[in-house]
Amino acid sequence: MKASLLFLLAPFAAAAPTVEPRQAAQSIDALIKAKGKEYFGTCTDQRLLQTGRNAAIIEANFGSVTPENSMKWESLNPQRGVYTWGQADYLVNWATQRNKTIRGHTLVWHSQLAGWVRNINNRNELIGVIENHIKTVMDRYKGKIYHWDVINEMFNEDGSLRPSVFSNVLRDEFVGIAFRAARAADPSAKLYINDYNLDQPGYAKVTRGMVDNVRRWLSQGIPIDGIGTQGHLQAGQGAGLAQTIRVLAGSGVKEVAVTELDIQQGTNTQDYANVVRGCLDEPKCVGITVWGVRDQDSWRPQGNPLLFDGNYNPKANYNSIVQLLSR
Ligand code: 9MR
Repeated sequence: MKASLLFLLAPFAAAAPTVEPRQAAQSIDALIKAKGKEYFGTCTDQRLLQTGRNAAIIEANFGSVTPENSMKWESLNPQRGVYTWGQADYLVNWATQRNKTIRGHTLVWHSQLAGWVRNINNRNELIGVIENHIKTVMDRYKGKIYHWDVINEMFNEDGSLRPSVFSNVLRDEFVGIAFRAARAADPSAKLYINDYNLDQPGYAKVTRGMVDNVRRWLSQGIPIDGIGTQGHLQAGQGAGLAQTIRVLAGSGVKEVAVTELDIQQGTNTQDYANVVRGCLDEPKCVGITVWGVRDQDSWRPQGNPLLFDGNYNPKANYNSIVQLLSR
C-alpha cells in the first residue's frame, strides 16, 4: 500500500476495535532475520496465548515459539500408554497458522518427567520407552517442529553426568539412543542438546561437560545438530554468554542457539545487546529465544528479566536489541 494511502487510512485503523496496536515499534524477529539469522523467539503456551496481549505481541515481534511446559514428558504422557495432546496441539496449530517456527521442548529430561518412567530400572524396557516416546511425539508433529531439544540438562556443574533414571540405568548410552531415535522419526528436524549455566566460557560444565562430550559423541556418529545454551542470566553476565556461544560452536556441532534467555535486571543495561551481538558474531548461532513475554509471567519474576513490562509495553531491554540490530 502506498504511504499516502496508509496515511489517509491511519485514523480509521487506529479506531477499529479489531486492530491490535503494535506494542513495539519494530519486530526484533524481522530485524535479526535481516542480519541472516533464523529467528527471534519466545516461549509460551495455550493459557498465555489466550491471556491479554500475549498472542498479539508474539505475532508482531517474534518468529518462533517454544512450548514452555506443554511438551514435557509429564504433560504429554503422564501414564504409560496415555497421551494428552490438547495444549501441545494448540501451540503447534497457533504457530503453524501464523508461519512461526517451533522449537520442541523437550523429549528426554530428568525433571517434569512422568513418574512411571522414573521408576523403570530395566535396561531394555527403558530403551524401548525412550524410543517409543520420541517416535510418538516427533511423528505427531513431523515437519512442523523445526528444532527439537532432544536431551535437556544432563550435566552436573562439574561437567559429569547428572544422576537420573536415564544415566543410572543406561550411563551415557541414552544419548545415542535418544538422538538416533529422533533422527529416524523426523530426518528434517534439527536435534539439540540443551543445558543451563553454560554462560561462562571457562566453566567446567561448558568445557569438560558440553564441549568435550559433544565432540566425542559426534566422533561416534551420534546425530547431534546443535547445542542450546539456555541463558538464565544474572545481571552483568551477557558478555560472558556471548563468548560462550563461540566456545560451544567450537565443539564441532553445526549450529548453536540461545534457547531460554532471561536476564535479572541490574545496573548493566547492555546485557541483552551483548548476548545478541554474541549471536551475530558467531556464524553458527542460528537464533535466540527469550523465556517469556512479560516480566510477571516469567518463572522468576522478581528480577524483571524479560523484554515487556506488566502492561505489555516494550522495555529498555527490547529497545536496546532494536538499536543494536538496526545498525
Ligand atoms: O518456565 C517453566 C516453568 O513454568 C515451569 O514451572 C518450570 C518447571 O521446571 O520449568 C520452566 O522452564 C524451564 C525449562 O523447561 C528448562 N530450563 C529451565 C526453565 C526454567 O526453570
